[in-house]
Amino acid sequence: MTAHEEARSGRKAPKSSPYRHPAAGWGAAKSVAEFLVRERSLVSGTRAIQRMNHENGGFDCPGCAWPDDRKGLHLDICENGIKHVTWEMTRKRVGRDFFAAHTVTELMEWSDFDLENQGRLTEPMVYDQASDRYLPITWDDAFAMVGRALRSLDDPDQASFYTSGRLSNEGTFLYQLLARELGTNNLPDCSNMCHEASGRALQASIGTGKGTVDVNDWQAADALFVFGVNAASNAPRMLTALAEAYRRGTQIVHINPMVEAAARDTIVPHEFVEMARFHATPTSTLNLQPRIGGDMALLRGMAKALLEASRTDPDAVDREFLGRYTHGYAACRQVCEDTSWETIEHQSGVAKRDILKAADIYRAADRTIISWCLGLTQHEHGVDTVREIVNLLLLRGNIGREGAGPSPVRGHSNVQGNRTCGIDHRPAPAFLDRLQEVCGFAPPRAHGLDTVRTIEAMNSGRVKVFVGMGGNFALAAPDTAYTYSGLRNCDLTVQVSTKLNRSHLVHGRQALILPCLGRTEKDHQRGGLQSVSVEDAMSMVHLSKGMKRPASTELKSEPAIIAGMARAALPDSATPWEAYVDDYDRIRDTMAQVLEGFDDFNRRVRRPLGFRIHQPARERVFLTPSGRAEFSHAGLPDVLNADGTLTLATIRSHDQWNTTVYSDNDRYRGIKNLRTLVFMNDEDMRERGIGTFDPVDIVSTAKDGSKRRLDGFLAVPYDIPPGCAAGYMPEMNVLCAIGDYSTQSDQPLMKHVKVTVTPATPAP
Ligand SMILES: Nc1nc2c(c(=O)[nH]1)N[C@H]1C(S)=C(S)[C@@H](COP(=O)(O)OP(=O)(O)OC[C@H]3O[C@@H](n4cnc5c(=O)[nH]c(N)nc54)[C@H](O)[C@@H]3O)O[C@H]1N2
Ligand SMILES: Nc1nc2c(c(=O)[nH]1)N[C@H]1C(S)=C(S)[C@@H](COP(=O)(O)OP(=O)(O)OC[C@H]3O[C@@H](n4cnc5c(=O)[nH]c(N)nc54)[C@H](O)[C@@H]3O)O[C@H]1N2
Ligand SMILES: [Mo]
Repeated sequence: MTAHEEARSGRKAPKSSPYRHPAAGWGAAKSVAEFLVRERSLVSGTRAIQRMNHENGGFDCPGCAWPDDRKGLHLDICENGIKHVTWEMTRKRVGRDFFAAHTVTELMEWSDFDLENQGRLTEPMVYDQASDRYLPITWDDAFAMVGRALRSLDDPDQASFYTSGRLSNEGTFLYQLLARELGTNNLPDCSNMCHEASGRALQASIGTGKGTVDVNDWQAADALFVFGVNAASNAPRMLTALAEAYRRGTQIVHINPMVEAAARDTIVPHEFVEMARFHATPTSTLNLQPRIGGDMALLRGMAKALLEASRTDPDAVDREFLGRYTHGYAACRQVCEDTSWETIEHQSGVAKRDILKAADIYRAADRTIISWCLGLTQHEHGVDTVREIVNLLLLRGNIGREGAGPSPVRGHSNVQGNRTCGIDHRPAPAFLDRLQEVCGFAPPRAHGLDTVRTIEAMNSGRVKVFVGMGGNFALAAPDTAYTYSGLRNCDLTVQVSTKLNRSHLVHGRQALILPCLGRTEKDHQRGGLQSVSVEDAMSMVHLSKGMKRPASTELKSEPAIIAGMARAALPDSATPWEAYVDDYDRIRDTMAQVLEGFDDFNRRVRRPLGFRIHQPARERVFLTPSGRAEFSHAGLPDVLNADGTLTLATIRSHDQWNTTVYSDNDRYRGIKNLRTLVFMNDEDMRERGIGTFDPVDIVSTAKDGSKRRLDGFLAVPYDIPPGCAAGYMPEMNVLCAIGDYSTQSDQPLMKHVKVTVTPATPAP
């Protein structure tokens, strides 16, 4: 029995106690040491870590998208980054013997932890129905199988090509080329579940779908607002920025229904003296706890307060900026006036006096950055909420100058680069025009399927071939049972992966596992050792070069796998697939011609810190129809629940990377040995007669009235507003109905699941 199974079987008792230590620091160091030992990678792991995020070569951390330190900090790394890297570099291997020994039906009974814990995949495998096992297959045969399936489709829209956000820019460009040459824009990606709302909101408000600030701005701001991010776990290098800001006297306001570790204090990871002295730096000056979904009302309250103050304080709003650069101010002012304080308090769950505190901090600051993550986006009104952030920034001219602007915290390390380089099911016509001109084929113009639409289309039989370029679609997507049935209804599923996961077991009639190189590994091609590029959350594009011997000699790089599939699927293609793979500089030369802002790509990407993609809004050039930054003036949604219902947010624990779970602990929330839990407000538990660690039944009700349930979860009291609850993805994806996506962003409502929680009914 593995340690994990032991915990699951209840032998290790779950524990919950408040975590009172600073974020990062010794707790992190201890956790790293234990992890390196467990992965048997103490020496090589330590060496690799020193090469990570190094400005002169080295590989990009495959973890989050927070930018590298630009002062050349050689140890700009974090506990979780180390875990992600070590996880990839594990010495464990899952080869043909393993697959011969276990049927897929048997493996379905294994935990997700145990699947990934088998180590790195080593050779291509094909599913064999007769024996219910995966058997070895040669690369050529595997590519031929993909080619046959794609060529035999009646319509290219019967294929869908998913991307998880680790794929390099070069891989991305080839992947979209494959899909579009085939004739489809079916390019769903993890961004459809992540920051789609941010992209659409920023596009509408400021004419480009990205944030405008960089790390230097973070160092120059005198107020930072952090909405809906668990930074200590999910963007740990942000802790350094917060601690440095605090020491400079910057005001830091965290807005989150849960007071997360980053909203208290931290020991900056690379400051060893501080670590030795156990010296923590505060990382917050004010914490506000809105109800789940209450942020838009809170933001509206801040804008309202500012406008009220402007009656007596001529500097409260930046009239010159408003007059020169914005459009729609009057309508925004009107909607703020029309929204009563009573409504704002009721919908946000925050008292007026506390909203005024935040507004005063905002008004007193010359330079403000507002950042956010999934706490704001995975809601019905995610787009309106992000636009409300921009409204607030515009009121004081906080865009296009030093230390100010919107700063979405992106997820996967290259999720932003994927979009930049063409993964978009709704591609802009101008991009397609350039693609056509440069690459010499007519790309499809109709919009393709996103993640939710792909799952629906697999279920209805309209999508027959599914390719997963990384990720773990079966578990990451909403409505687990429905996603499973969709994948199983496909003629062919292809998963390009580094580790064994659920998506290999929930497969189509034919199925392939294609193992690829990871970020940390040397990528040798005919033209020599290759590098790839990635784009961080602040639009910096830089090279990443692996330094480890690959986990197996049979592995291929992602570009090589994409090219292999393309050549088999598109025998008449004029694209020089082989030449591209021989030397990635050639891919970059083509990208430089197709992608805006990538001129002279090969030279600029080789600068020590890479280059920043030109961002017009940063210079107050707003590519909107009016040519100005657009205020929004949406009505406030009603986010309150019917009696007895709770709003559940599905979140990550400290010890996981999306569907990859490293342990059953969530250190900063004081949880040990338990993932099947639901955090609830004390009062809500008492009302329902539920005690700490009592088993509960959780039932979600979808917009269409359908119900989904989870049994056997344990309730844990937590400091969260009444009416709110939280628990971990992906275990809770069972509760997210496929039809419950935002009409604004098409994002599944993963932070807004309506549930009832009741004491578990004893089994009959
Ligand atoms: N170690 C680690 N790092 C990661 C990841 C990982 O799994 N592990 N995943 C990566 C990816 S792909 C992404 S997209 C990011 C995700 O990074 P986060 O957005 O931090 O991820 P979540 O854990 O989903 O948590 C969201 C936060 O939103 C809060 N929240 C929930 N509902 C609301 C709300 O209505 N309003 C507000 N204001 N807050 C709310 C929760 O309390 C939680 O603190 O992290 C990336 N980095
Ligand atoms: N309920 C709920 N669901 C959610 C979310 C939520 O907050 N709540 N968050 C959503 C978000 S923001 C995201 S981004 C998605 C994440 O969804 P995905 O990106 O699909 O999932 P991951 O868990 O990151 O994928 C892990 C797998 O990626 C593979 N892998 C790792 N490294 C590499 C590599 O270098 N190359 C290749 N080809 N494969 C690799 C490994 O085989 C590993 O098993 O989940 C979404 N799902
Ligand atoms: Mo994400």
